[in-house]
Amino acid sequence: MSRLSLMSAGLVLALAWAASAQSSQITVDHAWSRATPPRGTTGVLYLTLTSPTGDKLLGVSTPAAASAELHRSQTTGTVMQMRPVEGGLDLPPGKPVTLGPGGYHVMLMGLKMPLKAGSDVPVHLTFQTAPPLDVVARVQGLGGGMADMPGMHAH
Ligand SMILES: [Cu+2]
Repeated sequence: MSRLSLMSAGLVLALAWAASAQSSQITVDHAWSRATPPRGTTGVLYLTLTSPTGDKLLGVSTPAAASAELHRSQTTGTVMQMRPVEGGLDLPPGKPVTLGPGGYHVMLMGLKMPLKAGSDVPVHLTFQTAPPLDVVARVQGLGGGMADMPGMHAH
């Protein structure tokens, strides 16, 4: 791990600690992304969210992409499709909600540059009740299945 990423991890911890004084604070675990091909303009973000009191994830943004959309992958028979999640993502009280391959995910549209393995993507999250959160998603290498790749979009 580079010195810079250690520092940013420390910053995130400090922010999380400062915010934990508020009881509605959301916990974010295991925020990650996938490397994109050299000309890729679409990426994906995964993370696990836990709200102690119940909340809703309303928005995601990142300086790395023109826009970020909440999607859900669903398999009908043998066909997997992705659809936008309308009206935000429900976070039931105390129950971790995992965005991961084959299910909910954040689609990054219009990447400003390809995502490289080992780099960090800053992510800004907004909620219905809890204060906004800034986290960092670590980019993992390509591979590990083709779930949630852009070609599978329904739109
Ligand atoms: Cu998607």
